[in-house]
Amino acid sequence: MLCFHSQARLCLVLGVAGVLLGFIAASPASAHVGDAGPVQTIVMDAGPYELAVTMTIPQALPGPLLVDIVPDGEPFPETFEVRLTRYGSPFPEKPAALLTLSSALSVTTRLDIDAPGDWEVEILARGASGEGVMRLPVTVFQPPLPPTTIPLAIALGVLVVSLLAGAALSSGGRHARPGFAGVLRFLNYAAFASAVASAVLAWLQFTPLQAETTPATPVYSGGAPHVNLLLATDPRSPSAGMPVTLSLDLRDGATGLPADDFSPHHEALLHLAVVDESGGFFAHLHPARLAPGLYAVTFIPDRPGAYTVYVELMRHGGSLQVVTGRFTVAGRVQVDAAPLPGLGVRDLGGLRVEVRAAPEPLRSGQLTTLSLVVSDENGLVRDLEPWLGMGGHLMMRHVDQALFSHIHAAAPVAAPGSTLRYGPELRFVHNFPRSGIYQAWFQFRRDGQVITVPVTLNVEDAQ
Ligand SMILES: [Cu+2]
Repeated sequence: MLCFHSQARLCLVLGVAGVLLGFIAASPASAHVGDAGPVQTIVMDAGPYELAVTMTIPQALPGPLLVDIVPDGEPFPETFEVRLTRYGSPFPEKPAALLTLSSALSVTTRLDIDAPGDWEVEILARGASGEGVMRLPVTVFQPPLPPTTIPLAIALGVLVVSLLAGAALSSGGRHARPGFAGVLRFLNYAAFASAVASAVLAWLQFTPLQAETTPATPVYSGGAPHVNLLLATDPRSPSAGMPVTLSLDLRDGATGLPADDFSPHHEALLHLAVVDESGGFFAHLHPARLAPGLYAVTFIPDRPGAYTVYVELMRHGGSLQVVTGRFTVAGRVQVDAAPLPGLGVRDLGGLRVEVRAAPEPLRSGQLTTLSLVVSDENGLVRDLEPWLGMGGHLMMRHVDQALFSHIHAAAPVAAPGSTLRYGPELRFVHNFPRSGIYQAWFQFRRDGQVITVPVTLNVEDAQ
């Protein structure tokens, strides 16, 4: 027979109440900007500054959203203003945080999130090169309560009530009376049964919870619709050698509304390649998100002609898609417009890069390995840094612009901040779908600098 001393009973009541309160307070929250999980790093250009922003979503609400900002290359900004607002609402005038970039080249702030749902974080960067802004969407959601929640709350409630009632009865000394002995016994049984039920339900409650907090993604029947790109330039007639701002207005292909459900992939919401018709101008950029579905980036085209933009994006629950746009640049050539070199050795800013292909000659329909071998004056280089999580990137297109490819080096993927290093050889595997001339740009990073290796590839017909 169960019988508690009244003080022990009181301790138990307080303990159970504590567990109950703790359980209620610890309702978990999860992140859902794309499929990136509760910690996500996004590389984006805020005006002249390329920033890697790592956001850590609070696991319980209210809680702090940690925002860590690291410049991803020069120029470095000096100060940051960080603001937070509910998705679609104007940003407050007063920043939530004013930060100054230290010699550690990293700043961190905590923004208070008090409710689940969609939020936007604005980062305004200022420095000697001017100012730039980016606005990042963040989703914090509270998952639906597990089905055991209500039975657990009832079992804990019965446990507390029966223990409290038993404590009250026994402390009054009335249990000596004949009628109360039976009541007390009943309360003890009720307390015992609800304690066992609570333990089992609590185990069920917390065991599967970890596995089930994977973020849900919007459900589209047949996959997310495609995205349309409305491209605009400012000025409307750009000139070679002068800055131009590209605005990318991305719209859902079904509704026509702004498409704003992009999953970060390779550490960015969008990857933009801008190439002129000769292939002599190539830029791999990460435009700033300014408003839902609206991105912008500024750069200087160095030669006149027809330019193509390739925007790489991934909608929630979808696969990568590339949308293209075109614009024209007037004016005169600002640089030596020599054709891109072919396979072989070249010198690039103190580095010797050999571009190899196997098997040679290149043929369509044949699995081909393209590789870079990087060395400097001290010999082979083994300290290439991850860029966008990869050892190397290769963007490539057929000259008639029918084909665009983005290939990653066959090497381990690096998490943000990884100390993983690559080299001296970066290998890329591809099967050329058709013969002809391809313009290719290999990219890797060393000492914080991204190095681009332009190459012309002549692919012969399949044998
Ligand atoms: Cu990119």
